[in-house]
Amino acid sequence: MLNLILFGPPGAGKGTQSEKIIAKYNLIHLSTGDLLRSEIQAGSELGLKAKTLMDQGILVPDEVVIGMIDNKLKEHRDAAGFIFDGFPRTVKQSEALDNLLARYNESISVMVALVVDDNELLARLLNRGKTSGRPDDQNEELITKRIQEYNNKTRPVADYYQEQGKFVAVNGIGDIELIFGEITKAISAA
Ligand code: B4P
Repeated sequence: MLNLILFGPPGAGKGTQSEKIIAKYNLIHLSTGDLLRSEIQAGSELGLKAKTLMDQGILVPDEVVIGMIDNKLKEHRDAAGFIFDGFPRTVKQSEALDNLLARYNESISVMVALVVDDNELLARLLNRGKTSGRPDDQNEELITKRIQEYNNKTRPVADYYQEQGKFVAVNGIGDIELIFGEITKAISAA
């Protein structure tokens, strides 16, 4: 079973590359960002609470996203593997993911981190904001806040997997197909 974490700051290309990875490897795509936006669209209580935080560029509580992932793993017991996109975003989420996978005698195969500098992230997200309708892509201040959240709370997640020998960094700037090629190499070596 292939269990891949696609890691990187907001706008690094996780969503973009996830689509290509799913098509090639037949994995179940678990994007906590997408799951939260579905809850918002459905108008659920969870969605309403998450929206307040997401619109400020702040991470939603660990328990909320861990619970969502737990439900999805139960739902897809017979999957060939999973791609975790935008999760885990804190060390607490990483530990919880390890415990959830252990229930099925599974573990993370590899974490692939997309490396992109802050100026490029800002330019990409402002550009996406012109058409995405996403409130969190609308202005520089909010995007900078998301990048700060990443630096403060999410970066340590890379160390967590590096210590387990499961971390691979890939340059996330340049042609989307070439980046995908580098990701497939990292997956083959896992
Ligand atoms: P996400 O939905 O995960 O948002 P994201 O990080 O901005 O998206 P992504 O990184 O996938 O975008 P992509 O690079 O593909 O999270 C949103 C919010 O939800 C968070 O701020 C947080 O509040 C909450 N949340 C989600 N998960 C959470 C968790 N686990 N814990 C707590 N809170 C959580 O795309 C960016 C743009 O770049 C696109 O326009 C794309 O076309 C472009 N692009 C991609 N690759 C490119 C390339 N090579 N060259 C040029 N442009 C490229």
